[in-house]
Amino acid sequence: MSTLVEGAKRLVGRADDVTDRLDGLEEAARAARGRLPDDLVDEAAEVVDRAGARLRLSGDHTVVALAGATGSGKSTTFNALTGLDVAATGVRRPTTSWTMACTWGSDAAPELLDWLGVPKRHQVRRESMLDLPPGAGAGRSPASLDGLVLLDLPDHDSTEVAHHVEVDRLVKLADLLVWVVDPQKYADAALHERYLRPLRTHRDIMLVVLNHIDEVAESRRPAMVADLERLLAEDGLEKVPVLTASARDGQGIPELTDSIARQVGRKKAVKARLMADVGSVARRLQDVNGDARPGDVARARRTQLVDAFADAAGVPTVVHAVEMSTRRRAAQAAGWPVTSWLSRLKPDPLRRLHLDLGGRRAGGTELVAAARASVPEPTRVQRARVDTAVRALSDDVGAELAPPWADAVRRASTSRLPDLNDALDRAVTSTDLGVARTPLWWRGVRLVQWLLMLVALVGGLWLLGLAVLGYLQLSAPASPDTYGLPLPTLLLLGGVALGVLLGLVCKAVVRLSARRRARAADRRLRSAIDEVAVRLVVEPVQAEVEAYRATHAALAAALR
Ligand SMILES: Nc1nc2c(ncn2[C@@H]2O[C@H](COP(=O)(O)OP(=O)(O)OP(=O)(O)O)[C@@H](O)[C@H]2O)c(=O)[nH]1
Ligand SMILES: [Mg+2]
Repeated sequence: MSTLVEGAKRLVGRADDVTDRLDGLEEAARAARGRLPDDLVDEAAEVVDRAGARLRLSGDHTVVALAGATGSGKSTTFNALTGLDVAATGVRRPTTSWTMACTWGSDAAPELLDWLGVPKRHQVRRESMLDLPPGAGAGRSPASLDGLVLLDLPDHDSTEVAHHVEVDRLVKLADLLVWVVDPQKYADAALHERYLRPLRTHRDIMLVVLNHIDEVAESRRPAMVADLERLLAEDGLEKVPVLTASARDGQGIPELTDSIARQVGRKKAVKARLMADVGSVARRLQDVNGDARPGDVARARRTQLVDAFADAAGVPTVVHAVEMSTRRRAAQAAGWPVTSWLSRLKPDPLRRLHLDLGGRRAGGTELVAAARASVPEPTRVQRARVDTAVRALSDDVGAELAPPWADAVRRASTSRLPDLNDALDRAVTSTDLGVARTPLWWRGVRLVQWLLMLVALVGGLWLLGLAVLGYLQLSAPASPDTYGLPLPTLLLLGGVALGVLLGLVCKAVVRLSARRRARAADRRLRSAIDEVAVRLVVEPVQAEVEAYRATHAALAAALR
């Protein structure tokens, strides 16, 4: 909860629904900032500020503003209600340029008047009702206007810009609005379009006075009141009370005083005004916010994204290189020694990509830079696949959301993509591809291969010795026969044949294990890329979904 509303709660001394609803609106404005239209979000924040300020000020005072067109008789009504002759009235228009304030009761509410921006020289004070003009307070307790702060506003329709700026400002701050209209101008578009219609959410804190009624023939009065009520109904203000008055001769003033006194006595106008403000802006926010219940990012969309990223990062190339590199290293380690050296002539496919074999960690930027230069840059097709996958993910999440949120999701989904290439490079280069490990059986096979070589060598040398002896016509000792073959021949042929055979068998086994290693590398690379996908796309999108949910819940609280 904000310190502002918290402060208001402490000062007002009650944790009621006003502060709960204000909390809701404040949270909604915070969560919707940058997502829903700025002017609405600003307005919500302004309402929260204003309400917090009003709640911190006197709750025992009710600010009632007399508003209306020039010449409608606001100042005359003000004078009639106060029983004083302080507000300038005149035939020359506009007459009132500064707001006048009159406070009833022992507490002059200086802070409230300060907040309303009414300077001391424009303030007057009524201690009690006892000195009201005859008729004005008739039939009621003399203290019934205690706590009233009555404002006489300038007109809203003259050419003086400063006047309607002042009216607009105070119309937002007053707890109760009394619109003083006259028979000539009660239908003016300026009044209805600019003020009354936008305030249709505030009908509980409004009153309309049809003044100058003495100038209308008595027989025409009911029809005129009905016409005014019809116009108000068109504005959405059907239940607003309409009084008739003649401020100049005091007609209708007791009824108006009564009406105001009732509101002041109930002390509900402050809260009603704030609730109307909160309700109005919260409802408009809710209209643009929508009522969707979006799900989280779907598993399938995330997988699709990881596939596209993996493709763009050259994972298939790297995985293939892992398989080839494993085969090459196995051939070197466990192949037939006579031919295994040949595989050394071909470069290691992984080293050609400047990738770590897994023993070292790619910590240095050098290695990353080298890798970036070597793993091929994504092609146009791969880029397009990434864009399609990102778009599919954000469309999926945004499908049910109202347009501003769908846009926010789309923006969030691409907001971190400029980092994609670097992030993918880092993910690939820092993944342990698991190629460096030399399995024990490779060493065993190697030992056996060398033993077989040794056997073949012994047989070969033996035969060579026999051949030399034969060449020199010397009698050679008879070679022992084994399985029908002379032993040296058996040793030579057997050593070579078994070596070649073992080499072939190993090659088949190595193919399988190379494929397994490639699959393992693929898994590890994809999990590193999954992290990239989460960080760059899923999390930003999810943050928007959370912001939407927070806004939705907060608006529900503001409108409860
Ligand atoms: N006949 C008649 N004249 C009125 C009535 N109320 C006010 N007047 C006169 O109308 C003129 C204008 O009245 P104001 O009270 O100055 O009007 P206002 O609404 O304050 O005007 P601005 O300050 O210019 O906005 C004055 O000459 C008043 O005497 C009324 O009920 N009947
Ligand atoms: Mg005036």
